[in-house]
Amino acid sequence: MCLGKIHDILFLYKGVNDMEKVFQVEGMMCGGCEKRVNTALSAVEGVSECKADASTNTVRVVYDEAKVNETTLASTIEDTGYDVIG
Ligand SMILES: [Cu+2]
Repeated sequence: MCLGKIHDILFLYKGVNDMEKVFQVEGMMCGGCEKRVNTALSAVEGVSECKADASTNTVRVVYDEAKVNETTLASTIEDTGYDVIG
């Protein structure tokens, strides 16, 4: 096996399709709210990391753009009862 191939496989393993998006979200007040959003996002296929932060009104998501898009992530957040404003 040539080294070029191993390199490609390692890159795939690390997730070359990973994108990061920080959503501005209104309405999260406490750790319970953060947990609700994190739980909902974690269940979405393609999401590898998510961190809701009620103190800054942000939700950071790392996702595989081949599997899920921003629109789906935003509606997942809104389905938990919070408003995505950006
Ligand atoms: Cu709360």
